[in-house]
Amino acid sequence: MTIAIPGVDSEAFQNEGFAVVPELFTRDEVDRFRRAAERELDPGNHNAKVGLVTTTDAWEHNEALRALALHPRLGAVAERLAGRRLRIWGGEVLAKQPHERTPSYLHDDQVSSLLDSPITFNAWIALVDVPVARGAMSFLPGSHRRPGPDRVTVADLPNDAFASYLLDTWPDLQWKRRMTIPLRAGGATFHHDRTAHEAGPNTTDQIRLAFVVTFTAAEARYRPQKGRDPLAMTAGQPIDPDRYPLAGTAEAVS
Ligand SMILES: O=C(O)CCC(=O)C(=O)O
Repeated sequence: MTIAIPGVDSEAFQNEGFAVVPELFTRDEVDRFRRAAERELDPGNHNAKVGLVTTTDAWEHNEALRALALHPRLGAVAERLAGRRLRIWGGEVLAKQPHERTPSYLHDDQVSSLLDSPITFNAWIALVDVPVARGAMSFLPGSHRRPGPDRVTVADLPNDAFASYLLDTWPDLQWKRRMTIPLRAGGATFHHDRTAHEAGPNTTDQIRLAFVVTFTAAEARYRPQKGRDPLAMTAGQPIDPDRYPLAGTAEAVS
């Protein structure tokens, strides 16, 4: 399948651990998804973590956001980057309130992963314009190819170590270049779950809204962590294909 979208270069994605697709959705498309994300953030519908407001399973219960997670164009780009069939593992709104000073600390996504999979990665889709000052994402190119340990998990971390575990464990990462990617609404970045990344504070008057979709290999299996086993599956079981559908399979997207 040939996709004429600039930035879709699977070799660069494998080498750098991230990719940028500046115009994945049109303004009209993104307006609809943004309105759905705003409704999803109504009080009572979300968790406020340090510096970030996140929804819970938004892609499963919000029709418009499910259509975004399963969007054929998004799925085609993700599968092209990965070079394989993928499933949707998650999809959440990530909001940084105006004047939120706390950054999203440098981390990788393997720290919280519950998957045994040859590849897992996030698409981070800007639902509003995200200049650097509004909490744009930064990536450490090539950091997913760092040497072992295989991964650090949440259970391995002492209290309050989340902000520093990556540099504590892999001190060489502090000397790697960081690439900060401002995005117009409708643009997206894709990053491997081992890629070190962070997002800055939001120093503007407007909320920073993004939707993150997690993709994993079609044959992924469940791998609970020590003390973190939230799903009704046993270790090593293939993830449920009904609950976690193949990428790009939304029927109609208006
Ligand atoms: O949106 C943010 O501030 C952080 C997002 C992130 O870490 C991720 O998508 O993996």
